[in-house]
Amino acid sequence: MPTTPSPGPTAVPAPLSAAEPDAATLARTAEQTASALLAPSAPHRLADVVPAPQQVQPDPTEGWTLPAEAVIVASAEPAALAVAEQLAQLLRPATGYPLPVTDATAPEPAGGIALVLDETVDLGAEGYRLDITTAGVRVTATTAAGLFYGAQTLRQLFPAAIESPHPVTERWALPGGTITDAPRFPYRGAMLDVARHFFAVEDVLRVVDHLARYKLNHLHLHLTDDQGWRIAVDSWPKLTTVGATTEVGGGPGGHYTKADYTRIVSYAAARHITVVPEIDLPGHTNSALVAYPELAPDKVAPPPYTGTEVGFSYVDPADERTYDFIADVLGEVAALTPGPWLHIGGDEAFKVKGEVYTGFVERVQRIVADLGKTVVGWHQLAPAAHLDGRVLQWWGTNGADPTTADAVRRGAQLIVSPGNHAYLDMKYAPDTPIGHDWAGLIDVHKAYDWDPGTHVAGVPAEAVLGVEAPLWTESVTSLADIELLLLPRLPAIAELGWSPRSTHDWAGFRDRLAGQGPRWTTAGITFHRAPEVPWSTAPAIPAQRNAPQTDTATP
Ligand code: TNX
Repeated sequence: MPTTPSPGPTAVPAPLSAAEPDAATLARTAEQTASALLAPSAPHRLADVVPAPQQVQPDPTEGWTLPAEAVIVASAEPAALAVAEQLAQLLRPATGYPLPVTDATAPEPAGGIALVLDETVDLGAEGYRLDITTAGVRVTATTAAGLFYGAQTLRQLFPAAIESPHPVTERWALPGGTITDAPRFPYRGAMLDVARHFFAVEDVLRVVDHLARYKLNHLHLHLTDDQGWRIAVDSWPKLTTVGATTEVGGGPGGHYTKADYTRIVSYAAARHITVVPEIDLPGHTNSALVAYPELAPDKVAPPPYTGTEVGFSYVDPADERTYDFIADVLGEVAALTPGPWLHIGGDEAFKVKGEVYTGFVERVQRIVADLGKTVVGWHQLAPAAHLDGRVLQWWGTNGADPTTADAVRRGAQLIVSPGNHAYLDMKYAPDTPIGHDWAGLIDVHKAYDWDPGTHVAGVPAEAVLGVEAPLWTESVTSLADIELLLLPRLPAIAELGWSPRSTHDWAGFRDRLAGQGPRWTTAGITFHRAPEVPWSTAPAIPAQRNAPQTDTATP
């Protein structure tokens, strides 16, 4: 087979002259000379990372600039090579460099980036070490997750222009030194309510990207509520054909097919994020009752609900059919979900009280355990009997609840999501165009200024599994809305989950957070310009170079 096509009489002429490769080479050389003379657009310090690393040792005698011919070399294991390819995909668009990925038994930076899986070093399940020297970059970790987090840190140490989707002229300089890092809590999450308003798979994937940037490792999907049922269940098909067709405000709703859900789960898993599916029970079930009136206490289908009240609906706790339904639904969701968790809601079931409520919860907890999954539920589950591994999610606003503290004494672990600090559907300020204020206003300082380890009275830090930022979507209708409420508060919650308490410092955080602004702008991500953060006013993105024709035509 000829390697060089020989143009015959019918061949289409080459669009550019034969001199084109030389011109391109010349242009590249000129650019490299120019960018070598450029100062980085914003001076970076090794500690300018969100969430704050455990340990930062800058070395001003070291440092490195990514050259066009750099190679990313990883340990010869699929998981390490996958991180190397992800890193290359992050760095290629803005640099325009090829950044080929190779493998080696003992990867060395050698003027490029080395990702080293080393099981003999003591960096923990998610920790990493990042060394930047004149020889290049080395990320060392015990696991692929650690390498992935090291890559996220590295990404933030490049100039903000690294977020550009097009090649830009920039000197891709990194500060020298060593970062040694590992998370404070094993569970660091965010929740997206896809029930009040439905969001397309692509939107959810983009939220996953935001989580990954800040080293969050769980995405809790609130899949069902009064206004809509969002996950296909083969054994109860009307949950989606009937129950999914509404949302708050009367829009068309929607649902995820099993393939859609699996796509979200796999996309998240590739970013070391575990999906936590929530089927909210026994309340918040109007959409299920519309589809299957036999589950309703009066066996009459209620009208579809598109308002924003809570606490009026519930599945009949006295009917055995209800437990068949729950076993079928949770069974199908569990089968689609590789992660260990099944979230069963349990909040605001105002009409299912006392022993009827705890009896119901105890049965559902056993169904979850029989499926081999671990129960997660809102802290209203607390009075029900303990079951091995059970996790409660605190969403109160006063940090004091003896019933929750008692459940923890009986063995429960806690995910902390205080309504007045971590609820990302709260407004920042009275003039925030969307969001609630029932738990108060949450500006960035308020989102940052608490300690998950000591927040709930009577719950010791050892019982705290981690932290989660829920985003309820009664007033959220678009990806831009989601981003406006997420950013910049999500990084604040991420830092509480990841960084050691010793690094906690509002003034420092505020400055580091400001450095994220130009990155979001460059990447085309919406965020709230919170007035308490000293955002830079400099243009976010240097001149675009070599832009394809279609792009230069865009204003
Ligand atoms: C309370 S917090 C709820 C949700 C609402 C949210 C609005 C919790 C477990 N339940 O049903 O969407 O407030 O902020």
